[in-house]
Amino acid sequence: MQWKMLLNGAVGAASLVISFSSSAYDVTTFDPNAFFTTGGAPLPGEVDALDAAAGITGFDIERFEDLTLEPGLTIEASGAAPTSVLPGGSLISEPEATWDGTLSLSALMDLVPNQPIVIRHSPGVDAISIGISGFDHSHELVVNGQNLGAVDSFPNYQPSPGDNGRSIYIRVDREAGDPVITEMAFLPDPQLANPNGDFVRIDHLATGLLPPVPSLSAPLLLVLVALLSLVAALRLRHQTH
Ligand SMILES: [Ca+2]
Ligand SMILES: [Ca+2]
Ligand SMILES: [Ca+2]
Repeated sequence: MQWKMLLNGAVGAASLVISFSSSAYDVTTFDPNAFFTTGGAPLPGEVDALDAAAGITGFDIERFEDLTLEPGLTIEASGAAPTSVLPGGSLISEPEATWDGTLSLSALMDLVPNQPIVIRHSPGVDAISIGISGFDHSHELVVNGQNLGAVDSFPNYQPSPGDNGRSIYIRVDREAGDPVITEMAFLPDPQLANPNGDFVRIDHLATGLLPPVPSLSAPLLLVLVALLSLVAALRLRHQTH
C-alpha cells in the first residue's frame, strides 16, 4: 500500500488530506471535523469547502434530499432489490449525520450481517465519493469487486458511536487502465455479532468523469493536417500561375 500525504487548506484551517493506493484504485479520505465545525448541521459554505477540497465541484451529486436518485445510480441495501427510487421514509433528518442539506439516507442503511450496501452506477464513472455517518464497526469498502480495506482503518476516520456522527468522507478514483467504477459496496463487519446490525447513514454521493489525458498523437495529427493543407494550397497556387 502506497501512501501520499498533502496539506490542504479548508474552512480557514489546515486539514490533513491523505490518499493511498490500494489495489488498483486510489482512495482519498477527509476528516469531517475539518469541514463541519459545529458537529451539527452544515453551516453555509462548509459543504462548498468540502467539495473544493475533495475536487468534486461540478460532479453529479446525490444529496438524498428526495427519494429519486441521480441518473445512473441504484442502491441495494438491507436485503432489498436494487432501486433508483428509494422507499418512502428512507430519508431522515439528523443534523449531525448530514453532509449537505437537512436529510441523509438512513432507513435502508442497517448494515446487517450478509446484507451489504451496494451502490451501482451505469455506465460507470472515473471517480466516486461519499460521506458516511454512524459507521461504528469494521465495515469494509469494496470497489468493482476489489476489497480496499476496513473503513475504520482509513486515515481521517472519526469514531462516532451510535447512528449519526459523521465518520469520514471517502473519494475513490480509478487509475489509468482500470475499468470505470460501476460498483461501490460496504460489506458488514464479519465480526459483527449483533443480528440487528449497525445503523449507518450516507449522504453527498458524488460521481464524475475526469478530463481525458491529452495524447501526443492529437497535436501531431493537427500539425500534419495543417502541413498537408499548406502543401495543397501551395500546389494549387503554383498550378494557377
Ligand atoms: Ca443530504
Ligand atoms: Ca435525489
Ligand atoms: Ca451505527
